[in-house]
Amino acid sequence: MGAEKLIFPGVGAFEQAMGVLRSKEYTEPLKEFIQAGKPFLGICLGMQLLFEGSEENGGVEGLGLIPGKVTKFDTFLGLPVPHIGWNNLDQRRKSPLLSRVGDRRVYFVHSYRATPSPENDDWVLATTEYGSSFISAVQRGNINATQFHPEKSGGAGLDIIESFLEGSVDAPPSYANGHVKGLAKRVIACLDVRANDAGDLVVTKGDQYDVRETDGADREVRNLGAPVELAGRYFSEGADEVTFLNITGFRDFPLGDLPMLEVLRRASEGVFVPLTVGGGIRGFTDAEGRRYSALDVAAEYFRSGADKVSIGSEAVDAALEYMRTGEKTGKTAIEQISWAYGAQAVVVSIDPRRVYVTDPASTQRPTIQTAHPGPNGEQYCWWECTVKGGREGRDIDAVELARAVEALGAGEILLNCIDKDGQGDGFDLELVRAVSNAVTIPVIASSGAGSPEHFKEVFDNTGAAAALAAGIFHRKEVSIEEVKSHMSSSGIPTRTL
Ligand code: 1PR
Repeated sequence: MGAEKLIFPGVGAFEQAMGVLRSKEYTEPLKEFIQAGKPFLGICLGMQLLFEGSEENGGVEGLGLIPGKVTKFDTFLGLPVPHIGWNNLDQRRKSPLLSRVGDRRVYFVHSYRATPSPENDDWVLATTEYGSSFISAVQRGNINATQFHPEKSGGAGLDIIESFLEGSVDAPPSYANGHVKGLAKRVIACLDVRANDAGDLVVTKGDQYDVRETDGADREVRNLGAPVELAGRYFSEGADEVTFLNITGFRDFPLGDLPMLEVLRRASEGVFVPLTVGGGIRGFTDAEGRRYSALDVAAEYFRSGADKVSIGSEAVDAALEYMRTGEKTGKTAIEQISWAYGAQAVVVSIDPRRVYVTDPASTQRPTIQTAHPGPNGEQYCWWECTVKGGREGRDIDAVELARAVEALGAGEILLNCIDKDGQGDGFDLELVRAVSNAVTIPVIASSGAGSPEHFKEVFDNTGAAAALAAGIFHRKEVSIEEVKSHMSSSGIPTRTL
């Protein structure tokens, strides 16, 4: 191997990764490279594979360089798993790799972790708290590895990669990040993308999912900017993640949708925080009769720069089937992508609409007593899940859907709300509370943000791990910085740049 330095980024599930390494006969060259004393940086799964093994996928042997086994986070602690988002590093000793990070947070996304023990003590460079302490970075000799993703950790991550490549140690700058420590509540900017009537891919924004202008005879698709430029702006303004939703993906063939893939490729060149892409993640048969699975579609999105894919309509069908039979087929998009790329790469996007009832016995769906009665004074409601961007309803409630997709292997829920979309009067707190109480995976609250106070409100009153907004950021009514400084001064753990 002629390389002088090696970065070994790992994405996906342990068994898959070890399988690929073995089948391509990479295991021995990898060990030889490391044993030759050349600089090596493992990332995420690329760190976990260095341990003796993992309990993921029922127990799989690793490369065995570091003593210890990788185990799943304990869900009984009440913390959402996967551990997704920006958290602190407790540096155990000095090393070039982390010398420039200071107290800035870095980005994690994983369900499994290695824990410190007397046997691996001489490897541990940094630990992080999430329920208990886990190993977030290791270093010994030429071997460096991080559980977090430097390539997705904004400026702090770029400094880490530069330290690795240059091998030099700068005097650590001081970052005044003296706010609440721990996993930060994320602020996500969302770009709803579709082709306008002229065929250009634009960022649009709906009003209760209607993305066409209300005035003008031809009711054009609202155009709020170009996707790559807006994503770049949100990265530099401090968004913790950027989400692209291809809102007409349900009717198009995404692998024929080259502009969207190009958007991802270009965005990922300059945006060093996680990118999620949704819309049209399902199986397809093209005009020539060639069959593509949802996994093929997702793989193309990942190759183009996505870190997570978000599944909408297909997840509703899968959840209905799972509720009907109680069986997992292994064939749904959620199961296949989760198996190949890990649960943390699979987001399920829910598009619910509130349905009011006078009497809970009048529906088979689970209801809540609402503080916001319906138009005829109805005291109860449930949330009907929809497909095809809200065009069709299905007989399944958002809480039922969330539980089912968690069981099928989804790693996160993106919880929209059609009634609140674009209204600017705050998130549907009852909905977010009901869903976040029902699952152990992280829930992203979406739809309705109109002010920084709405973010504080959703984090104070629900179990949301993140909050997403679109309209207020696109129209520059509120900046990401204003949202974060309000959260921070309210004692909510927040990532600052
Ligand atoms: O069904 O797998 O093809 O996925 C389609 C995806 O496109 C789903 O994630 C669905 O939510 C999304 N989508 C479909 N139609 C629309 C539409 O608006 N007409 N957008 C749509 C969903 C909702 C949020 C929005 C928030 C925040 N948009 O993403 O960004 O409501 O807005 P706000 O802060 O301005 O209130 P599939």
